[in-house]
Amino acid sequence: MRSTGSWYELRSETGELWKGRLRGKFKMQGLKVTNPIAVGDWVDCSIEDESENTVNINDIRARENYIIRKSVHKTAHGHLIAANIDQAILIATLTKPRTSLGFIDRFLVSSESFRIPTCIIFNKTDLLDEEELAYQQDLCAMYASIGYPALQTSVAQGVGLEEFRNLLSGKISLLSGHSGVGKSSLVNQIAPHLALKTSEISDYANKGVHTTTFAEMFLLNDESFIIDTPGIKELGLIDMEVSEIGHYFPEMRDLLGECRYHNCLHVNEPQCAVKEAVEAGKIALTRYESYLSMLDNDDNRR
Ligand SMILES: Nc1nc2c(ncn2[C@@H]2O[C@H](COP(=O)(O)OP(=O)(O)OP(=O)(O)O)[C@@H](O)[C@H]2O)c(=O)[nH]1
Ligand SMILES: [Mg+2]
Ligand SMILES: [Zn+2]
Repeated sequence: MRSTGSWYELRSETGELWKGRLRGKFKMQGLKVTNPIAVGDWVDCSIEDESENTVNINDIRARENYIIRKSVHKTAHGHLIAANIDQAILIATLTKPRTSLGFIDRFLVSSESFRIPTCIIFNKTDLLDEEELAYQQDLCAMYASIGYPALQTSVAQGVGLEEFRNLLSGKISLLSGHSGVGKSSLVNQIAPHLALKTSEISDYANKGVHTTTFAEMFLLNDESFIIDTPGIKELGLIDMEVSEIGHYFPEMRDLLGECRYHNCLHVNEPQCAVKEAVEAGKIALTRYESYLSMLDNDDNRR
């Protein structure tokens, strides 16, 4: 569920809480990591002290998926953020703060590369005028058409909360998004018992200061969990080849065999099926622009 320095907080299949310590060294095949266990991992344990509720962690089960970020401290290493996630949920706001489409698309590419299904929630709809609402509606339709379900919510007006609850039901969901978009506020609406802290300024002040990443899992009800991850707000693309990026845009992936050149990067090449689809309006221009900016590795374009 979470790591508190030397101890791991664990929840057994039957719902009991234990404190565990790792015995021995664990290495992931072909992966150098600073932390051997992540939130969401399943581990095998033996009881150390029943009265103290402590166990020894003996083994880590194979992961269905995981999210890893470059370690801030050890350059050749990765930092495991979470494992065995059913879905990622990106909370975005068009205003206060503004989440750019570039940021959204980067996030989607990243979760595609980790093979994690992703949904987008546009929160704070109460702050939008009619024109902005129509624009947001179009965005939702566009993202849904390429396989990312999108939802519009307002905590202030109680809009979309039932849909949000349904989205989380029975799953392990990783919540992400810029500081101040309303992640904690949304969760509190459907799980008041968690009483997560919310605030106007939040940790805006800490933005960009990568303190220790520590993800935490919360229990919504017996079969639904959310993982809150402060460190994943800035999803970095780890070591991706330029030729790979197009594979993480589902609407481009479908066309890759149709370009004249098999190694087409869809920039200036003739007879490029991707560019033709953009011109024909079958691929959204904003998505193509995000793609180009990722090719350039233009990290400042947000
Ligand atoms: N107008 C409006 N304000 C909202 C809405 N949802 C949340 N807020 C406000 O936005 C501010 C930030 O909300 P939080 O829930 O703390 O945001 P967060 O995403 O958890 O931020 P971090 O914890 O810093 O990552 C608070 O003042 C909330 O009351 C909404 O739908 N409409
Ligand atoms: Mg919060
Ligand atoms: Zn092409």
